[in-house]
Amino acid sequence: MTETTTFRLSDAQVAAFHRDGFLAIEQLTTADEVASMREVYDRLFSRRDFDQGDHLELSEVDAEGRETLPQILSPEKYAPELASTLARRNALALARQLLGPEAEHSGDHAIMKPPGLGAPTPWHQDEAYWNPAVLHTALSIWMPLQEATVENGCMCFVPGSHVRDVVPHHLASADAHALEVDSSDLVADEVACPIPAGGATIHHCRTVHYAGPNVSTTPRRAYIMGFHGQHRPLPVARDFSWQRPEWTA
Ligand SMILES: O=C(O)CCC(=O)C(=O)O
Repeated sequence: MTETTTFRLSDAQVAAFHRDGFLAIEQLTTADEVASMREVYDRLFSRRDFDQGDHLELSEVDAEGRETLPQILSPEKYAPELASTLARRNALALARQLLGPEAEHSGDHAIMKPPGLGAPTPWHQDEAYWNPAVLHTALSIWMPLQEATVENGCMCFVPGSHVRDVVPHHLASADAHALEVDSSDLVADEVACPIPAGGATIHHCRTVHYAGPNVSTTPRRAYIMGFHGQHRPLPVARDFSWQRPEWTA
């Protein structure tokens, strides 16, 4: 990343992120870049030759064998142009403003909800997927490549939930890779964040969040960029018994 960016959040936006554990912004990149990323995205979701583990069904295939919540991990490995976008540069600037100047990019992923059959992404905290022996300082920047609406599965957050530790989760179903919080009591006062194409939501790794099903007639394409600050190794690993053995391997 050689080019610089002048992208900045206001003091009020920074304060809102630290208070609520999430933030929505109207524009992270240009309409032209969204259009070119969308072409790359659709090409990636039509290929099948991924390395082991880089293409996962987060939910369950339907009765006709169609994926309902496909995810591609490290899409930039398959389309290197995704690593040098304006969106990525702006996202890094924003992550450094929120986590500190030492923040670094940790990886991208892409989650698609097919039209009409896109499954809900269950309520969860991202840190529940990660190494329990480390206290993570991290955030995700979620950018839709079309307008994100309640109808097509925009992000929803529980304000202030990032101040908790990681709460118990379970696999959403036997064949699924998606985790879900055990207790629905945690889900209160949730805020849905519809945003334009090329806008973004930013959430802390312990913010409880969800994205609804896609009941619209067009795909919901989300491109997600992860960033981490300093991690703190814990003297004793937490018990994340819900993780699949292959994740920690
Ligand atoms: O795109 C989605 O449906 C969910 C995204 C998500 O959970 C995340 O970015 O942490």
